[in-house]
Amino acid sequence: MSTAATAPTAGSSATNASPPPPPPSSSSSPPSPARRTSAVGWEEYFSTYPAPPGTDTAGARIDAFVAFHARAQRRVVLVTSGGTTVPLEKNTVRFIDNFSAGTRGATSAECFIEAGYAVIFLHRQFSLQPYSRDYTHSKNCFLDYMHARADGTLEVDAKYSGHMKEVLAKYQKAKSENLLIMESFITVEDYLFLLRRFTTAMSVLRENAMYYLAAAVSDFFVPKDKMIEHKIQSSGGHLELQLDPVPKVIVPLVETWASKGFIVSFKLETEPAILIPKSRRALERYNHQLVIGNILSTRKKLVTMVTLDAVETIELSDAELAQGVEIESRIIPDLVRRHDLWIGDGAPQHGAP
Ligand code: PAZ
Repeated sequence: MSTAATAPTAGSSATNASPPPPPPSSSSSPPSPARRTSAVGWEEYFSTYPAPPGTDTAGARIDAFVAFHARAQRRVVLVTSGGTTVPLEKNTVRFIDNFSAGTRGATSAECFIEAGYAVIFLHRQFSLQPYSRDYTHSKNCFLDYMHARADGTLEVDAKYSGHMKEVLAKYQKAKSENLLIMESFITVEDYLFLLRRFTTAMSVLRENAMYYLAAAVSDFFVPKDKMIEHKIQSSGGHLELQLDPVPKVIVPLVETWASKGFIVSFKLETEPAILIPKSRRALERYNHQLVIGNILSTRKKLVTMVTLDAVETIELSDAELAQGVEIESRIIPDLVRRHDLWIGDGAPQHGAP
């Protein structure tokens, strides 16, 4: 199991990051002359732009992970997690980001492992990760968890050791049984290429694969050929940005890359009234198995499981929330049940489980 340390290439495992930008030049450059006037579809996108460095090596690690679990006839889930960035310059100084910390994805990954799945965790670099999530982005510095003994050695402070021991046992089991592999992205382009590579690699698992697309992926970006080379200068006064729509890769994902697997997408909205209609529209349009709808402000308490046949909610009570129950501990068993039923029904490629 690898960690997402600062690293030179997008998607590499122990060293998961986009390449560092080349050194800045002394002056700003105009946008590239090769400008397009319209947005591109996914086919044109993948045939026009090269894969980010590191995509193939990350893909080879996923091939090996998939082969290992295929031999064991274990189910494998791809969990995408965290937010993508949208760089504004090729030598990136500024980028657009979003709110996602990766809580949903990291917590869900743990629950899937608990349910017997192996997990491919495709996450935003430095977002929350399974098992370490309780300790990395918390208000405590890691040193706050330590305690110095009189003999000079260190131990975990007694008030944290119970929980930490439980997490450690789960982490070590996942590690020793090779149940978790982590790969990271930074930009939306890293994400798109890694998603294509990983889902294609997983297609050999057929119905034993689940795709759980919880990452907050930007809907808009600046394609490379419309991107300015160097740092945008403030001397021009106000800044106007024009962003293209990100190609809808859920189309090839459902139709081709992951067509034999169980596909769960998420729909995030801030207006409750449009959540269910938009979730249903996504199902009708893309023809996958399930959309999990959530509202930004209530996403840790309430989610809606939307299929073409039914709309069901999973909701935690205030008391459960106060006790620290995590909604993913309810979502994942529900998904496992749906995955079982879907396989039992002969893994139909269309419609609800
Ligand atoms: O990362 P997080 O736990 O803070 O948030 C999770 C989430 C809201 C990003 C996820 O549940 C989700 O809805 N992802 C898809 C977002 C979208 O509509 O693109």
